[in-house]
Amino acid sequence: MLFGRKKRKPIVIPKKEVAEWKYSTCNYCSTGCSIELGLNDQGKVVTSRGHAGADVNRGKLCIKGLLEHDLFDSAGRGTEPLIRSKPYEDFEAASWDQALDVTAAKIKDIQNKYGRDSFAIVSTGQLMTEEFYTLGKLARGCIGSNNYDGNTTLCMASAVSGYKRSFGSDGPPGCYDDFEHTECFMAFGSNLPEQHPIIYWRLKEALEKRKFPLIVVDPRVTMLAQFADIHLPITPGTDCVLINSMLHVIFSEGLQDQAYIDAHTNGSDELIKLVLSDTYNPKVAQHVCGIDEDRIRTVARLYARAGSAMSVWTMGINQSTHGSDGVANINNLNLVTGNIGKPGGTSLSITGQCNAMGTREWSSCSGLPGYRYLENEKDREYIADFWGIDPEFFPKQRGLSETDIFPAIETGEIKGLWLVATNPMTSMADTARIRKALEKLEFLVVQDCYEDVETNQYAHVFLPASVWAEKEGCHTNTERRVNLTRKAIPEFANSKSDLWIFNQLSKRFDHGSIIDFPDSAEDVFEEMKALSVGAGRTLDISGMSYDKIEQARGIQWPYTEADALRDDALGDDIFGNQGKKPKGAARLYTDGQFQTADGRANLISVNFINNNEQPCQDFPFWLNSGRVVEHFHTRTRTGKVGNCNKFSPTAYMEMNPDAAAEQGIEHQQYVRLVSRRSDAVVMVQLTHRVPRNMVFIPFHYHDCVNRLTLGLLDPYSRQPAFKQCSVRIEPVDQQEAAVLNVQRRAF
Ligand SMILES: Nc1nc2c(c(=O)[nH]1)N[C@H]1C(S)=C(S)[C@@H](COP(=O)(O)OP(=O)(O)OC[C@H]3O[C@@H](n4cnc5c(=O)[nH]c(N)nc54)[C@H](O)[C@@H]3O)O[C@H]1N2
Ligand SMILES: Nc1nc2c(c(=O)[nH]1)N[C@H]1C(S)=C(S)[C@@H](COP(=O)(O)OP(=O)(O)OC[C@H]3O[C@@H](n4cnc5c(=O)[nH]c(N)nc54)[C@H](O)[C@@H]3O)O[C@H]1N2
Ligand code: SF4
Ligand SMILES: [Mo]
Repeated sequence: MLFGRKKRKPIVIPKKEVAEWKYSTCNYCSTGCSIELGLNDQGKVVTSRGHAGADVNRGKLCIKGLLEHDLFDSAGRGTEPLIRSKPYEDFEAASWDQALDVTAAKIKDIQNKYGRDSFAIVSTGQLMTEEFYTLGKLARGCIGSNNYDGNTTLCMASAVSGYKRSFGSDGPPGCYDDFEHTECFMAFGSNLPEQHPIIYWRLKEALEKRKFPLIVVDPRVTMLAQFADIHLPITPGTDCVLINSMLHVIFSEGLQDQAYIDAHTNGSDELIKLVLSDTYNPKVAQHVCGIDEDRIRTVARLYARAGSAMSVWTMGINQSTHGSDGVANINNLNLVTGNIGKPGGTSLSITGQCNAMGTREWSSCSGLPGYRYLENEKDREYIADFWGIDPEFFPKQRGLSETDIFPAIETGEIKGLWLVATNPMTSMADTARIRKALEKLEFLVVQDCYEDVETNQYAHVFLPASVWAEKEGCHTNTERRVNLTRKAIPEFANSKSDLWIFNQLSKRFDHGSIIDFPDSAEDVFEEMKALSVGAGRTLDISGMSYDKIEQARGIQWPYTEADALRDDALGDDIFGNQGKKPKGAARLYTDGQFQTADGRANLISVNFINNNEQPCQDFPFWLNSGRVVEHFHTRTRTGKVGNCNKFSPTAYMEMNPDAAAEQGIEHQQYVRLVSRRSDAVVMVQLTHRVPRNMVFIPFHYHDCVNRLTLGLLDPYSRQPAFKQCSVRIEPVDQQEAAVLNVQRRAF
């Protein structure tokens, strides 16, 4: 039946002639979806689809992945290297040789004048792993600056630090398959349906097959909280109090897994003493964390009594002055209930960027490649020998993190900076300070696939990078799965892959002729495989190859040569026509052996100190920040994809309607937010998602929330507390605000 359509033409979706499908992995979030890019007979990408045979996404993609192929020729892409002698002057187009010569000469000049560490490098979680490893070689082995870090300090540093403190090593121990086995699921500060939609879809699929309780800890009623059985709207920054109080209930009611604690952990006496103290009695703790005592008891009992229980967390935990402690405490909860390394029982950090794991594993940012440490003499010697240089060239402890590099620019300790695929003008706290720091630099290089990235205003040299499937290489996702992107199309204009740029720059340093810098990503991967082998190493990828990864649509590490031989012997998988399907390790620590000196995990006593900026009379609202599904970070990419940007082209904040009524503020009005740092103008979206004393702003917009944030640092991870500071709300002239809003980069 064609109701009312007799005379109308039905909507026709134009047919897209696909001549070839190319395999790739999504370049946005850490879920790690496999995407096939459809090319027409002229080699142009015309469409894409989720790979149906991929374990991770099983054919699905979220809005960003579906539209990702639109970004290759989007507005603002960098076309040619650019040079100028001073920021704000006009750039001049340059050849690659000119741009790289200037860059190398300036780096050497600064290092000669002020010392090797006076030139800093800040990278990202968004390159290919092979590129990370190569940048590490260049930074640690050739340039030799110890002030080399990544934007992962804004993102995953607390998870890394917490894992190391608890288990002796980084590396998420669980996987998505745990959803199929768990009897209790608890999420801390993680909004899966918007930030990891396909992980959420996997969770939902598991829940449709078998019901288990879903508990969400988040001060906002996020989309995940709306689907939860129990939502704990926690007072910002107090997750450690909630967990200690849950541990109080568990130990005082004898719900712990004593056999597991005795066999596999250290530190239980101290932990028990702390959590049984009055401070963490739910009667007292409820007044600090804002969750009533009965709820705390119910959740603790539910978690501890479940046959298997798992916790996931993301930025609500990591981005806090108690980030590392929060992670260690989630690990405590899982260790004392015997929930590590078993199906459905785990402590799973949901990673952020597509390859935040790859940089942790291989970039040498905070150490040396393959989870090796600068502080360990054997590791220094091993890597120096492998690269063919003197181990004394390496520093003996790690240098500054990104959040300490910027203050070191302010003090004049650092004079030059190279930013690779990160945009601190929009993503770091207190924009005014970041701007001043960038202006103070004697030399700034920006290497980005977009020329209109905000940091470029302060650059002396701009190096245009190619993006995603314009190059080849691997990513590692949240569940340690290494997945591949094949080069599908040529580099845009005169942009070059980051690998090529690092290799060319290495030739301009003395050690560049000693250390081998292979040209192809696959050769780099083979080199990393050789480095990954060793007794007791969990990060072993030696059984993998590009072809095997593509066949399997991603392989989880560890995957050793022996594993590969085993899988080869198995023959075709159950689909017969899909070839052999290698299978890596789904879980870590299944035998209760950890990467510590005595093989036992550490239970870490975590005391709570209330050190956040709090709402007060002058600044009565909590300022919370995060993300929305259609945008990725600072919108250099999704801001240019019309079908993403159209959902939220304007900087806005969520505000509670009752609080707005008190202040006479209406839906879609502009307001000025004021913090102790600065001010920002945003449009109001009224919603009960936030409580009366909180506003929430997606951080995707330039000159917006990070003008206001304080970003106090976690003492272990140096990660900023982006989600906790305070603001007041003032009226603003609506016409003036509308103009301001247009002036802010509006795609
Ligand atoms: N669409 C989209 N997806 C993304 C990204 C993106 O930019 N866009 N970025 C990727 C990256 S790099 C990352 S790191 C992840 C981030 O993924 P998420 O961490 O899930 O996302 P956020 O919105 O930053 O923060 C999650 C929640 O933390 C809550 N929160 C704030 N303070 C607290 C607190 O004190 N305790 C608790 N328990 N919760 C709190 C906030 O209310 C918010 O709802 O997303 C990844 N996926
Ligand atoms: N207030 C507040 N601030 C936050 C957060 C928050 O929740 N609240 N979250 C923090 C978190 S978790 C993160 S991860 C950071 C993210 O912060 P950033 O890393 O600064 O943000 P992006 O926009 O992802 O910047 C990546 C840049 O790399 C470029 N790029 C993409 N692919 C490539 C490539 O292949 N090569 C090169 N050379 N360039 C490429 C992009 O164009 C973009 O300019 O923001 C942090 N800031
Ligand atoms: S869920 Fe993440 S990895 Fe999957 S398509 Fe969306 S952005 Fe890409
Ligand atoms: Mo992140």
